[in-house]
Amino acid sequence: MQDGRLVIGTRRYSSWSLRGWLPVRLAGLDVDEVVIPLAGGDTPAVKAATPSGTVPYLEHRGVRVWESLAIAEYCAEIMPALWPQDRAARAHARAIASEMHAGFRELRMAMPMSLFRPARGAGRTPGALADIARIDALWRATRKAYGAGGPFLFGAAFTNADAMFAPVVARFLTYQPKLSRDAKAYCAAVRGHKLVTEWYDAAEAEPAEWHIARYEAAP
Ligand SMILES: N[C@@H](CCC(=O)N[C@@H](CS)C(=O)NCC(=O)O)C(=O)O
Repeated sequence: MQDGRLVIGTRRYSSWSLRGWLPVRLAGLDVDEVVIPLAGGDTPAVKAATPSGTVPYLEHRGVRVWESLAIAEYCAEIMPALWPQDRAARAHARAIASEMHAGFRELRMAMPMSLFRPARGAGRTPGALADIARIDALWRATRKAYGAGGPFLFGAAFTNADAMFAPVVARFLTYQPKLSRDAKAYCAAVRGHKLVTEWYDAAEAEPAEWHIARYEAAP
C-alpha cells in the first residue's frame, strides 16, 4: 500500500519536478506519482492540487512538503546518504544545492528544460553564459575537492546536490553550450544514472497532447 503521493508536472518540461522526484526515488518512498500536464505557467490543475500552486508536492505518511529543496531535505531525513557524510562536504553540498535552488535565473529563462527539443546552440544570452560559467566552475571545484572515487559531484554516490543540478544537465544536453571537458563528463554521468534514464524514458512516453508547441519547436 502506498504511503502517499508525489505530484509532478509534465516530465519533459518540469525541471523542479525532476529535482523533487529524484530524492523521493533515491530514498525509496512508496508513493503514487501523479503527473499533471503543465499549461506553460499557471496551470489550474496544479493550483488546485498543491498548497503553493507549484509542483513538485509530496504527501508522505501525513506529512505535506512542497518546494523541491524541502522535499530533498525530507528525503535525506529518511535516507541520510542523500547528503555527503563528511560535515564539510555536506555543508558544501547544501551550499551549492541552495545556490541552484535560489539562482541561475538567466539560464533557466534562456534555456527552459525541454528534453527532446532540437535546440543545439540556442539560448546563449550573456546572462545565461555567465550562469553557465559559474556552474561549470562550481562543478569542477566540487569534484576536485570532494569527487574522487566516482563520477558525481561528491564521488560515487548520487546526492541531493546532483539531483538539484540534474535539470541543468538536461538543459546542457538540449542546448549544448560550450563546457569544459570535466563538465561534459559530469553531464554524461548524470544522464547515464538509471533514474535519470527512467525519467527520460517516461517523458518520451508522455502523450503528444501534453506537448507545448513553443517548448518543442527549434528556437
Ligand atoms: N521553488 C519551487 C519552484 C516550483 C515551480 O516553479 N514549479 C513549476 C513547474 S517546473 C510550476 O509548478 N509552475 C506552475 C505551473 O506550471 O502551473 C520548487 O523548488 O519546488
